[in-house]
Amino acid sequence: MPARTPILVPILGDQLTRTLSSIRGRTKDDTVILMMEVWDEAAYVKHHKQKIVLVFSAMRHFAKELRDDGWSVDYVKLDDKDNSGSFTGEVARAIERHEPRAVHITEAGEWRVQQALEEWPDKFACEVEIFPDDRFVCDHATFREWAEGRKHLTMEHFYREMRRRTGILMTDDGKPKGGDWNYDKDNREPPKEDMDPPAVPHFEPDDITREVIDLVENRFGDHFGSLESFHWPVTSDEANKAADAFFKQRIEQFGPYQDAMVHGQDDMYHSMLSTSLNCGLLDPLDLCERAEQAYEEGRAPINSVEGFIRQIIGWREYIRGFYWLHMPGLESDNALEATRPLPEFFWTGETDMRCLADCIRSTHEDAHAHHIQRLMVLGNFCLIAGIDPADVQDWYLAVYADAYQWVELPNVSGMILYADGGKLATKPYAASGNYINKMSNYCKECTYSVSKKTGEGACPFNPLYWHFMDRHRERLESNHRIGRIYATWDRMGDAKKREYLESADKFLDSLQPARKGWAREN
Ligand code: FAD
Ligand code: DLZ
Ligand code: SF4
Repeated sequence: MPARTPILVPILGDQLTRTLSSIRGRTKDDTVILMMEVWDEAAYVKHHKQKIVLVFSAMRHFAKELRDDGWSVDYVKLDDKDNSGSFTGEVARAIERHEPRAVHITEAGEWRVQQALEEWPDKFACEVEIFPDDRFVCDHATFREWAEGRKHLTMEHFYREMRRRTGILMTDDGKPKGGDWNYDKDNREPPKEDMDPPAVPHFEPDDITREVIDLVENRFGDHFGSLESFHWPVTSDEANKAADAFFKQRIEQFGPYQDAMVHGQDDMYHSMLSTSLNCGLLDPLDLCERAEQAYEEGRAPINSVEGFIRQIIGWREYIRGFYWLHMPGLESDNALEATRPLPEFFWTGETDMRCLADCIRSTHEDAHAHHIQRLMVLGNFCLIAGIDPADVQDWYLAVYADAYQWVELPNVSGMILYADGGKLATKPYAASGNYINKMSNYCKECTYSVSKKTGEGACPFNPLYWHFMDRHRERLESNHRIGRIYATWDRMGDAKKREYLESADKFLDSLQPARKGWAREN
């Protein structure tokens, strides 16, 4: 039993880590852990039903594990009478219940929530201490220092720093293992005809998860997504089993087929670990060490292992640092002045574009799409069709089980939309149907023809690509990574150019804007 005036430790839904900074070193007899299912978090965007099930179920399992281990856990369920619906309201109520001498909390992952936490010292009568989230390799100050004075925040440079700092995939004399820092050039294989990646482990919902599924069906029935096939890991045990399976069966081919897409194959050789990593069930450095071990034991080639490690201590860390460096402005950036509403088919999946339809189907069924689908199919479409960044941000934040604003927003604003004006990416990732055709089998059975450039039946990505390049010529022509493309455009001559632009306009005019209410309450 905790002492009469314990420390109150609120643990948020993405902080489900036993070694979290706010509980590390605390004693069971002096601590009350508070966990809260609150309406504000579940509904500030209308998350995919599977994301809410995942977070609530993982929270309930985590609370049970802590209790079984002797911790005092005060758990507020969504439907509890008097639930105020917000973190601040629930901490205020818990302070009344427990009369703690202090509140200790690990900083929030998202800017919106961190703003609320920072008001607590003025709101509450007891002391409030906010601890850094040291589950990341790079803290905010180190990222800021690294970014200071740099014209371009090149991920590769940051990544090498992280390799040196962690010693991951480094030799004793400070050289990159294998000889090179980066093996991306070996990681762009198109899919093979007969690819059959080993299945990703699926975890059957237990009683706790089933209860949450019922709750979500009842209370969030109008949210996007299916609950039929919920199978995500909801405990650290399950997440570790999923990781074991990846390191045994799929990491070997992870590298070469990282950018490959096959209709109906939703997982490919990806780890499918982001949902567990982001809510705290897995440790990023531990995963990198396990990947390195696979290389050392000859179970996986360097290009796969380095590719995986780069995603975690490179991209994931960089994206988080970038988010905190550029918030809150990042949310409203719109450098390309894109204003077109998101089309309705992003929510219904009803489109004849086979690539988009398949990515939206897997998003609906599993609350997941793999990286290259998010980047080069869904993202590329939003970029070249000029979709309003606010709509795109809402969509990505709402539909993926691994979505938290700190990771979603830089990927959307910076990586796919160039809405940040090029702070993250040195050029927009715009592509015509050619790229999708090269890296997938989508085009073979598509209603549209990828080789047809304009007019009836032409793949819409083709005219949209040139429409995008043409309308942003002033900004992009001077960019040395993309500017040369205008020579090709000009060689086409006026009549051909007009055909492209008219085809794109016709397609854009045919898009039905999404009805209000999909991502947020009206
Ligand atoms: P793998 O391909 O196995 O990669 C391993 C891990 O690397 C991932 O689990 C993830 O933690 C990390 N990683 C890889 N790429 C990135 C990246 N660009 N940014 C940050 N981490 C990365 N990832 C999220 O976790 N949450 C999001 O909300 C999210 N939104 C995205 C939006 C867009 C527009 C794009 C282009 C990417 C987004 N990503 C996001 C990154 C990436 O698509 C997912 O992390 C990945 O698909 C998760 O599947 P996986 O675990 O099988 O990844
Ligand atoms: C994503 C999410 C949802 C849907 N619900 C809750 C919740 O009810 N309680 C909670 O503690 N966390 C939830 N989360 C995760 C939070 O959104 C996440 O912890 C913060 O956004 C991080 O800043
Ligand atoms: Fe997508 Fe175009 Fe290929 Fe159809 S033809 S699958 S729309 S890239």
